[in-house]
Amino acid sequence: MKIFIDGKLCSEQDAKVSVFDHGLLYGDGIFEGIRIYNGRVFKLKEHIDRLFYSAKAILLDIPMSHAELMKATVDTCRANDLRVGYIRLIVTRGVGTLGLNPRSCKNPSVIIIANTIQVYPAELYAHGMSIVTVPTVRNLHSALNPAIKSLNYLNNILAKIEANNAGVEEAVMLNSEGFVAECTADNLFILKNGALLTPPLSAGALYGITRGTVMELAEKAALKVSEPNLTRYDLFNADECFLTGTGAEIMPVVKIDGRVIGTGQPGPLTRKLVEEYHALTNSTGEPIY
Ligand code: PXG
Repeated sequence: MKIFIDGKLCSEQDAKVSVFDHGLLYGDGIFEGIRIYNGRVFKLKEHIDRLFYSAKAILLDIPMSHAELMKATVDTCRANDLRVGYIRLIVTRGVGTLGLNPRSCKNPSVIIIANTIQVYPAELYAHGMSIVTVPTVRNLHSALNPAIKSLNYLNNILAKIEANNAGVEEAVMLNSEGFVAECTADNLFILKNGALLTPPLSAGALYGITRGTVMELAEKAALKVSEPNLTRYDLFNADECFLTGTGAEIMPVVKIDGRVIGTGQPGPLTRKLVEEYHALTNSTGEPIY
């Protein structure tokens, strides 16, 4: 495997970061998770846009331009001869002293890993997922804004552990007011009386690229889409529910906290969106070859 690290493609063995990198020492950095489908990088521009927004929010100067990052990402996929897969694009604050002051880090590091992907079992897509609400509250946007895709994912990891301990794969995370924020690596949608609803970013959701794509698909199908605050009660009484994310794509949800959602099977709108999403992932994106 060839890995892009600080301007060069190198072997897996040579792709190393320092123990003094503040990405490791403090989680000081940002990342993107991107998919490759059918020889193309899906929504690459949108991912790199979001990377720059995250960088701006944490005062991190990415040492490459938007165009250079697009090219380096595509080049890394080509060097690994990938037609389907997963890209992890990381920018760390770089090497500094032991002490959290980012001014000691002179050179942010850019790392691009392009590899195969591990996806959820097909069974879950066919029959839907059970999820639970967990005690860990989503980060306050006034403390660490969940819109920043930072290298500090402990908030989500704790929620994931709590979901796993409860015997399920995903967690519904609420914000400090008790409104639904999102899941650990996915946004959440419900369908109620023919309208699609998803929490607003202000509730503590990431500006998900899959979320945006699904909202566009829904609007094209003349479906009403809105972003109100949602409570667990709204989830329990939904007609359909699904999660969206680069990794999970569109995952139907059929049970939440022991309550059966809708008919207990993936709903018709969810299935339709899944089909349209797959059509889009297979036909659009930045060509690698
Ligand atoms: N919320 C959170 C907290 C996320 O981390 C999403 C929502 C969905 O956003 P996108 O833009 O993907 O639709 C995410 C995405 C990984 C990985 O390897 C994580 C994500 C995406 C891809 C890979 O952990 N998180």
